[in-house]
Amino acid sequence: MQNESHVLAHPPEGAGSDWTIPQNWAAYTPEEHGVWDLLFDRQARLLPGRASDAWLRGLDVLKLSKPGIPDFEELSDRLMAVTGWRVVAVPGLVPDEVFFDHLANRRFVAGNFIRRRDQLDYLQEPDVFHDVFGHVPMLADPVFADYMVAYGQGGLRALEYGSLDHLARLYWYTVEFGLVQEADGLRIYGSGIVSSHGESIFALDDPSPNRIAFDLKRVMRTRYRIDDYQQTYFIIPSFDDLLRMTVETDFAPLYAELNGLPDIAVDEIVPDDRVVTRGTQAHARGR
Ligand code: HBI
Ligand code: FE
Repeated sequence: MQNESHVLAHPPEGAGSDWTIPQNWAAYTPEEHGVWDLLFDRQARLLPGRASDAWLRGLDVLKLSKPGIPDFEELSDRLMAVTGWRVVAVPGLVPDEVFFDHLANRRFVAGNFIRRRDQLDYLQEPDVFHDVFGHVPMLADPVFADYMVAYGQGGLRALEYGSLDHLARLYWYTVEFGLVQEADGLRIYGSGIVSSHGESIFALDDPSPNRIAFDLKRVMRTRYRIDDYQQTYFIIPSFDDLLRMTVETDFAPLYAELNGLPDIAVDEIVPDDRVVTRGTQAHARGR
C-alpha cells in the first residue's frame, strides 16, 4: 500500500540505485518468525473458499506454508521457474519510477521487515507479510504475472504524461483490493484484502461496501481511502479479461479524457455502474 509521506527520499546506506538491499534472512529473530507464523495460520485457515483459485494455487506452488518468514532467494527460484518473476528486498516504499522499473522487469519489491505483535491488524507501510503473503502468490499465475509487467510499463509512461494519480487507482482497485467472479462465487485476489483478517471477511460478507462490475475508466476516476476498509470493491470477470482490458486500451487519449472528468467519491454509485451489491455504507458512517 502506498502513502506519499512514507516514501524515503534517498536510497539508504548500502542500497544500490535500484533501492534493493539484502533481505538478511539469517537476522530474523524467533519472535519475528513467530509473528509471520501467527499471521500465516490465521489467514491460511480463513482463505480457502474466499481467496481466488489463482491465489490459493500460488500459495501452494511456492510452498509458502513452510514455517517462518520466507527466504527471498528460495522463493525467487520457485517463482522464476513458473513465471520468470523474482522477489527483491527494499527498506520500505520506494519512489514510483523505481517501483515501476522493477515491475516492468519482473522484480517484485518486498519490504524485508515485519510488523510487531501489537500491530497484527494495522500498519501503514507494506511489510514482508503484506508483500509476500499478499502479492507473491498472484505472481505465480501466468496471466496475472503479465498484467503486473504491463502495469509497470504503463506506470513509466504515466509518469511522462503526469497521469499517475489516475493510473494508481487501477493498481489500488485491482492488485491491492480486487475481487474476481468465479463459477462458485465472488473471490478475493487483492493483496490488501488477503493480508488483512478483518477485510477478508468484510470485503465478501459485509453489507456495508458497494460491489460493482469493473470498468477501467470508472475505476480510474474513483478516489480511494488508505486508512480503513474500502467503501467500494470492483469485480473483474477473470484475469484474462483484466489483462486484455488493459493491454488493448490506448492510455494516452484516456488520460486526456480523464483530465476533463470529475473524480468519483469512494462511496458513490454512478448511472452506468453494473451494481452487484449496493452497500449500506454502515461501516463508514459508524466510524
Ligand atoms: N514501493 N515498496 C513499495 N511498494 C509499493 O507498493 C509501492 C512503492 N512505491 C510506489 C508505489 N507502490 C506506487 O507508485 C504504486 O502503487 C502506484
Ligand atoms: Fe501492496
